[in-house]
Amino acid sequence: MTQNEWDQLLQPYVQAVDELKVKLRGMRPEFELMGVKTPIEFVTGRVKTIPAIEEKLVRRHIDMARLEQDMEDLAGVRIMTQFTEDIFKIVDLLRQRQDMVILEERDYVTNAKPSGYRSYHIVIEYPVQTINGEKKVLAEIQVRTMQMNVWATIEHAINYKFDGEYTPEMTEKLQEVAALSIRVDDLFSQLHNGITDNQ
Ligand code: 0O2
Ligand code: 0O2
Repeated sequence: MTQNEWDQLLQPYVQAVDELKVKLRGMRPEFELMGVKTPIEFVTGRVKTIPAIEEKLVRRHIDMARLEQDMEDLAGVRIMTQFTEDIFKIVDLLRQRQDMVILEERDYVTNAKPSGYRSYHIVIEYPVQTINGEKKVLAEIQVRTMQMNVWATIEHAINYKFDGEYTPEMTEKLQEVAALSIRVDDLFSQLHNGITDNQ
């Protein structure tokens, strides 16, 4: 594919990520104006880069002809929270929205991956208005605490450096950090709930 063909294919995903970031970030002032603590700390998003798409096509044995159906995270948006319980509040809010259809939910918060990875994944179908009419695209929303984000971001960088080839010692250390990160999230939740209860 030429660069222009890629750009044309990915443009609806660029639009989707831009729109979703604005919409999800817009929930923050709504909470603040109501005087309620916002469950959303910050929102990021990206369209997968072409090298990352090509790598995942090979890794997952995805046929290029089925790219848009089978690669659910061409458009990715991430919502970071302070507390684990905020994740489930956000998921409830997303379930009520009229501007997206939830196709799948994967709860790696309750059930962490063997690597130690935690996040709540939601695959949505999102309608983008293009000059050629409406195009429904898939997007992945990842909801996680800031602790979960630290683990995933650093593991991602280490994974890249070592090309996914971990020694048993490295796997063990990553799981150890993941367990510590769960502990940190639990302690913060306890502190938060304690403070709320005493108010
Ligand atoms: P890489 O390859 O990961 O290093 P803004 O100006 O804030 O509206 P901006 O600056 O374009 O938007 O980007 P944003 O949304 O702040 O953050 C983009 C970075 O967040 C990317 O880094 C991604 O790492 C990461 N990211 C955000 N959301 C997702 C997601 O849903 N999935 C994945 N895989 N990554 C995400 P880089 O440096 O662009 O890319
Ligand atoms: P990138 O570079 O972040 O875009 P799987 O078969 O386990 O890989 P599955 O079951 O299909 O994935 O789950 P899902 O919901 O598609 O999750 C895949 C995405 O979750 C990954 O996208 C990562 O963003 C994130 N993720 C899953 N497991 C891990 C992990 O162990 N460490 C980190 N850091 N992130 C993880 P990509 O495209 O693989 O990667």
